[in-house]
Amino acid sequence: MELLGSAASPFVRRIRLLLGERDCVFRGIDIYGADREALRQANPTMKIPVLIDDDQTVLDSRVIARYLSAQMDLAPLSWAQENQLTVIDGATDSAFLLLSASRSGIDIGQDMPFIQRQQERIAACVASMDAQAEQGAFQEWNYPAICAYASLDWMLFRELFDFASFPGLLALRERHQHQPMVAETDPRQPAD
Ligand SMILES: N[C@@H](CCC(=O)N[C@@H](CS)C(=O)NCC(=O)O)C(=O)O
Repeated sequence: MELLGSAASPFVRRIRLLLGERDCVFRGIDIYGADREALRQANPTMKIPVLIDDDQTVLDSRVIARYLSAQMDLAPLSWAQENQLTVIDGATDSAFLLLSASRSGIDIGQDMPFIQRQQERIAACVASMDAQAEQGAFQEWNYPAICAYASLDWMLFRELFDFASFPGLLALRERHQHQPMVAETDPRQPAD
């Protein structure tokens, strides 16, 4: 089994954390450079992560998580947990759009409806995640907690959001920082 991705991506990190110590080769690829054609062939959406398990290729972290959960005999997610993932992805997708815009030379501090809508979505999703964390969600190191941790830590690393007034999420980060593979998958470290 092989996971294509990059060490910096929160969507890839969540799968690496779900895999834990399980046998899977992590292949860091340069999605904006040398490996772009390989990425196109593996996944026409041209996004990471991509899981390759012999003849079966699986696209999108949410689907990869379902695929691995079935192999690992994990309980299916509840509808409430599915909604948690949707909210986490809402924040992460919009934060990633803003980072990509900024790297393309767009001033994301400017007063533009497209940018404001991303910031509005991130704020709403973070507030919802924080409220859920305060109510006891994400205490157990399961897939929703893994996704929340990876996205939160990535937004802090990229300085995309100020979490100072979200104690539930800061506590979540503190609580899970020593879980298996968290240190090894820290996006602040070199890829391999
Ligand atoms: N819904 C996808 C989102 C994956 C995603 O957006 N990955 C980013 C990296 S963090 C990517 O590959 N972006 C491609 C690009 O920037 O062109 C998933 O959950 O796998």
